[in-house]
Amino acid sequence: MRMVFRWFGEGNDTVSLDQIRQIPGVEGIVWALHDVPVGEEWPMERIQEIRKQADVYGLHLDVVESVNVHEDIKLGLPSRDHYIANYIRTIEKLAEVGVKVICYNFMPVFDWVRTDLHRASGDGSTALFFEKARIDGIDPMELVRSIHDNSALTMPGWEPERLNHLSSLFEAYRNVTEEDLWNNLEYFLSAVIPAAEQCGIRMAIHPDDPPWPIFGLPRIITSQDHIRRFLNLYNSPSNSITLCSGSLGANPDNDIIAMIHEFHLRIPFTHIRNVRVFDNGDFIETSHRTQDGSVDIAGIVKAYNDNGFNGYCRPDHGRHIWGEECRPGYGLYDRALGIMYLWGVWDAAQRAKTENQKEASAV
Ligand code: DNO
Repeated sequence: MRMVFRWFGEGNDTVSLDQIRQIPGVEGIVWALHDVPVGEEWPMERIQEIRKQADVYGLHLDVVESVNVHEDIKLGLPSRDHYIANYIRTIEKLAEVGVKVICYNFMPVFDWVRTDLHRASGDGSTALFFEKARIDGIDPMELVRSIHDNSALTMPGWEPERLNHLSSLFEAYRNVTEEDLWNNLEYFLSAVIPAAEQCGIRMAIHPDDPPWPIFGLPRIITSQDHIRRFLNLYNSPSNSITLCSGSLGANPDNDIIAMIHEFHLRIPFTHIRNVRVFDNGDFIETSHRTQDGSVDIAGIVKAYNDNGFNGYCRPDHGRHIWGEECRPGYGLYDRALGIMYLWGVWDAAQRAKTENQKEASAV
């Protein structure tokens, strides 16, 4: 398992590269050019800039999260070919600086959604929270209005330019079914995966967060069956997944350990985090520790270890603790604690495996 840490870039993150390199076992950053508008080709000079910054601290750039997919591609509009061509050129440039994995998602309009970014957890810390009834009960047009009068829900994964086009986007998606979205995803893969194969890049789709349709928009990367269907759309190591335990774990029907056993060869990158899911479908993000949430993090790490996982792993969102002010979910302290928990479980699993092997060969 190769540990990496998300970094949003100079001036865009409260955590510094100098801090990141001091977290035990962290070898690289998970990065992106967050200010390049979705659909545009990434400029090489900007990519090189990040390369230079990371080099100073001996951190690698192997994992990019995300190169976002333009809505016209998800909608299957004729203009998609232009955006796909740009996407491919970005893949080729990233390969030139040594990138190995590109994480992306195929969620219509919204990336990850929460209703509260600073929910008090009772011990002085705060965390990201999702109130299901609040999202389920929202009429999309009411959402558009509330965003315009500033009483909006909090959309941490949003590119601001999407906000201005919200009503027309909802309109455009009105007749797009789940099957249409599958077809549009397949079209995208059939163009992009051969290019990724050629330059040795593994494209790794991120599951939908939360893993069910919201605001009447389809969402398809939500379960083990759907991930299997996704992988079968294009059978290649370059068509792979970012297995995110927190996103999938918001639905208690998802058996993440079973997914690791089934898909591990197609998981070059994993996000590991815990959530506590309540009976009414709400969830709060907790510390990474197994006992603190509903997801069996120790079992997940062991499943990776059992399968000899050698992909990249990042702790995912953390709580906001010790008074830290940071990007929601992306502080230093709780994610660093998360890493130490993940290493602890990993090392214990590794040791048990080695000892079992020794015993077996001694018999
Ligand atoms: C949230 C992240 C997501 C993720 C994208 C991947 O913190 O896990 O925003 O980066 O969905 O494309």
